[in-house]
Amino acid sequence: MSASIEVQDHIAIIYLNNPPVNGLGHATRSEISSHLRTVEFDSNIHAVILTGVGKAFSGGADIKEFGTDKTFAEPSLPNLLEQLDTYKKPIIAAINGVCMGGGLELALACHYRVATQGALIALPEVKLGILPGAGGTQRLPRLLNMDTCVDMIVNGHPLPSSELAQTGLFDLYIEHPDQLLREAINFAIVASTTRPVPRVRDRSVIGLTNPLLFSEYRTKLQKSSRFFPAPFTCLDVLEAALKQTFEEGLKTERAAFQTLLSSPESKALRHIFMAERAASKIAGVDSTETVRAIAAVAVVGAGTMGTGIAMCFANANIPVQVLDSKISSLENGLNRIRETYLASFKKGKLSQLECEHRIGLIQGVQDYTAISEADLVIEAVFEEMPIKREVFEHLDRYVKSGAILASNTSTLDLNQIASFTKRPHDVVGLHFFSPANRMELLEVVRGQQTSTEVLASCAAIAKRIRKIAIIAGVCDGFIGNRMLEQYTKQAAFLLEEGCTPQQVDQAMEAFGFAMGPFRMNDLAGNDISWAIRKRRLAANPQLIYSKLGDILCEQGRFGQKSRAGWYDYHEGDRTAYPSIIVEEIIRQHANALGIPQRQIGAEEIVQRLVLALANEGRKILLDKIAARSSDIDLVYLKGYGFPAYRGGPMFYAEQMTWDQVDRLIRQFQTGHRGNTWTI
Ligand code: T1G
Repeated sequence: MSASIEVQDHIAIIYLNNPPVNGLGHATRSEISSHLRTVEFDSNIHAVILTGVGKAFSGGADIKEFGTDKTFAEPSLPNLLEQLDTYKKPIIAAINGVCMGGGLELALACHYRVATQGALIALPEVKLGILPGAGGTQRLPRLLNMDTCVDMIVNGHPLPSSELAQTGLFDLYIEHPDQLLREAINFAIVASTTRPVPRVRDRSVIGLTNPLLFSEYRTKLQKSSRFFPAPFTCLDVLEAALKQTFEEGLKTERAAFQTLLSSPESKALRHIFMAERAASKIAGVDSTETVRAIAAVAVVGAGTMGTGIAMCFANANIPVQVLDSKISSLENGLNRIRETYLASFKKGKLSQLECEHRIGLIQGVQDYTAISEADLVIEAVFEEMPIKREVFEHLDRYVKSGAILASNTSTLDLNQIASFTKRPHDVVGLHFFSPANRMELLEVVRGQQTSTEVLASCAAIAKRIRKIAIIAGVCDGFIGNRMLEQYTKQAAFLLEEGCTPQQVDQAMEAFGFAMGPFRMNDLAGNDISWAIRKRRLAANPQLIYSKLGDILCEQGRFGQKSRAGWYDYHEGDRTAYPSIIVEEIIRQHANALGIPQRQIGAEEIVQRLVLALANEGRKILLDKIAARSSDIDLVYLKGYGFPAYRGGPMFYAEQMTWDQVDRLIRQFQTGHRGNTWTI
C-alpha cells in the first residue's frame, strides 16, 4: 500500500506513503488515481486532501524507475495530473515536507495548496539533466514570477516554504507543522462550497518584470554550462509558457522532456544521483553500527589545509581547536581563517553574525594537553613520515580514549601512521581536498585495523560537514591521486608526440573540465608534483614518465607562482599565455628521444586522458582500494573537476564497453612507450 485514504468531516484524505520520500512510482500513482476515482462521485465526500507520510510530501518521480517501462506506465504522471485537473471536487495539497519535482507538479495540479513551515520546495530536474515534465514549467509561472521560476527550474535551487509563504504558490501557510492537517481540513470544508474549482492552468502567466530576462540568462549559461543542454532547454520551455496556450506549452514541455530524458547527459547525472547515495553504504558497516558523538574537533597544523579543514567544522557549527607549536604559523593560520570569513561577509555570503560566530568557534592552541578532550583530531602537517610519527605519538599520549585520530595524508601509508599509536583501531585517514572548506570530496581511508565504528562515525560527520565521503583502501595516492598520476603522465606523453599544452588543455576544457591538466598544474604548482615524482622515483627507479615536467622545474618554471610554467604569465595577471620557450623545450626533448611527431586531434586527447583515469580506476577496483566503480566516478567528479554531465571516468568507459576500451589502449600503446599502459 503506497497510498492510503481516510475520511474526516466529509473530506477524503489521501496519504502518499512510499518511503523513503514518497516517490511517485507506478504503484503510488495507480493507488492515488484509484482513490480519486472511488470518491469523486461519492456525495458524502465534499473535497479531497493529498498529503505525505513522513518527512516528505513527495520527492518527485521515482528515479529508480527511470529507464524501466514503469516510468510511463499508466497512469503516467501527466495523466494523473490531468485527472486532478478535470476533477469535479476541490483537491487540496497539504504540503507537509519535501515537495520536489513531480511532487511539486502534483501539488501544482491540485486546486489549492496549503503548506507548512519547514517544507522544501524545488523543481530540481535540471540536476538530472531533464526538466519538470509534468506541467511544472507551465503551471509554476502562473503562480510565481518568472524570475523565481527561472531560478527554481533552470538552476534547480530549492527554496524553504517560508520564503514562498507570501507568494501565490500557497493558498494558506501554516507556521506549525502539527496543525497542517487540521488547518487543511478546515480550508477544504470552506473550499468545498466554491464552484467552479479553480485550476492553475486557467490562470495567466505572470508577466516578465525584466524583458531581457531570458537573453541575459542565456548569456550567463553560455559561460557556465555551454556543453550541458538541460538548462538551455528549461529556459526555452519557460519562454514558451509566455507565448503559447497552456495546452501548447504542455506539448512543448513534454517533447523537450522526452528528448532530455534520453540524452547521455541525463543518463550520466542520474548515475551520479544514485552513486552519491550508494557511496554512503560501507562494506561491513551496517546501519545499526554505533556512531560516536563528535562535539569537539581539533586540527593539528595551521597551514592551508589545516585551517581549511577547521573551517569545515566551524561551518557546521562544531567548535574546533587549531594546534600549531609555532606561534607565527598559528597566528598566520588564524588570520587566514578570519580573512576568509570576512571576505565571505563582504560578498554577502555570510551575515556579520554568522561570520563572527564561525570565527568564534575556532580557537588556536599550542599544547597537546589543550586538545585532550577532542572527540576527533585531524592531523594536517607536512607530508613527511617522521613528522607524522611525532604527531601521532603525542596524540596517543595526550588525547582521550575513544577519540578518533585522523590523518589528512594524501600519499603516505596510513597503516604505518596507525602503528605509531597504541590504538590503531581508532586511526583513520580523512583526506580533504584543497581548498578544504570548499571541495565536497572527502576520501575516508580505511586502515587495516580501522574499526567499523570509526568508519561509521566518519561517514556521519562527513554528512554533517556536507562532504561526500568515499571509502578508500591504503595505497599510494588512494583513489584520486593514484588516477591523477596516470592522467598527467599521458598528458605529458601527448606533448612528446606533437601536442602543445594549450591543445591538450583546450580539448579537455571542451570536454567539460573547468581546467585542463597543464593550466591546473600551473595553478597547483609544478614543484608540488615534481616532489611527488622524485619520491616515487626514489622508491621505484623503474618508474616511467615524461621528464618534461622535471625539465621545467629545473628551470624554475613552477607555474603561476613563478610567472612561468607550462605557460607564461604576466605580473598580476593569471591568464595563461602559450609559451614559445616551453614549445621549444618540448620539441628538443622529443627530438632527443627520437619520438615521431604527429597531429593529434581532440578526440584522441580526450580518450587518452579519460581512459588513463578509467584504466587506473579498473585496477583500483581489482586492488579493492575502492568498493565500487561509481565511488571512483564520485572521487573524480567531486575532487578533480570531472564534468558531472559526463558521469565520471568509469561511466565514460562503461558507455564504450571495456572491450572497446582495451582496443583503444592497445592502439595508444603503439603510439608511445607501450609499457606505460598496464591493463
Ligand atoms: N526517486 C527515488 N528515490 C529517491 C528519490 C526519488 N525522486 N529521492 C530520494 N530518493 C531516495 C534516495 O535514493 C535514498 O535511497 C533515499 O531516498 C534518501 O535520499 C516528471 C521526472 C528528497 C531532498 O530530483 O533531492 O520528478 O539510497 O539520502 O538527504 O518532473 O533525496 O536510502 O535507498 O538524498 O533526506 C525529481 C531527488 C525527480 C529529488 C531527500 N526529484 N532527491 O534528501 O535523503 S525527477 C528529485 C533529493 C521528476 C518530473 C520528473 C533528496 C531529498 P537509499 P537522500 P535526504
